[in-house]
Amino acid sequence: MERTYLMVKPDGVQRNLIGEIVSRFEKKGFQLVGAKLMQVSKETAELHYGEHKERPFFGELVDFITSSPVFAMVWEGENVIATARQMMGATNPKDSAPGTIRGEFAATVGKNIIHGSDSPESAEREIGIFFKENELVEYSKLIKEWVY
Ligand code: DAT
Ligand code: MG
Repeated sequence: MERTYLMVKPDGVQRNLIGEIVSRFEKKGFQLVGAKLMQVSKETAELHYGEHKERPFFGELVDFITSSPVFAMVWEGENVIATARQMMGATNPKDSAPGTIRGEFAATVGKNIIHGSDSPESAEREIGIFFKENELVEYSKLIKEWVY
């Protein structure tokens, strides 16, 4: 089973979208294995978004993600990394399909509600940045038989 790191960004938390977003992934059949509301430090933000260090929007991105709490999550399921990216929608909400999280709730790329890992490598890296091993829970759910 694959795992991914998903995060409701400060705009999503402020706009009361935690429940809506968690609900979408639950209903899809994915399993939550870790979650917490947290304030991201500048150091953690710079590490998490390290791949964008040279981009002109890097400073704004770090300021934004540290501006207010985020809801950090780890989700598990078959193909959860790619499927969650599809459920999130395109990075820029002007291109996000209707029905996706960004397509439904976001209006600008700077405030696009949710983060999701884009590959198995980034999922492993990002889970390691935000969660300790003992914060992730392994458990079985009978519903799996009806999803897979
Ligand atoms: P994604 O979040 O879809 O993985 P990304 O990794 O390319 O997208 O960029 C990370 C975040 O940086 C993105 O969610 C919003 C912000 N961002 C990306 N491109 C931007 C741009 N051209 N101007 C401002 N912010 C941008
Ligand atoms: Mg990205």
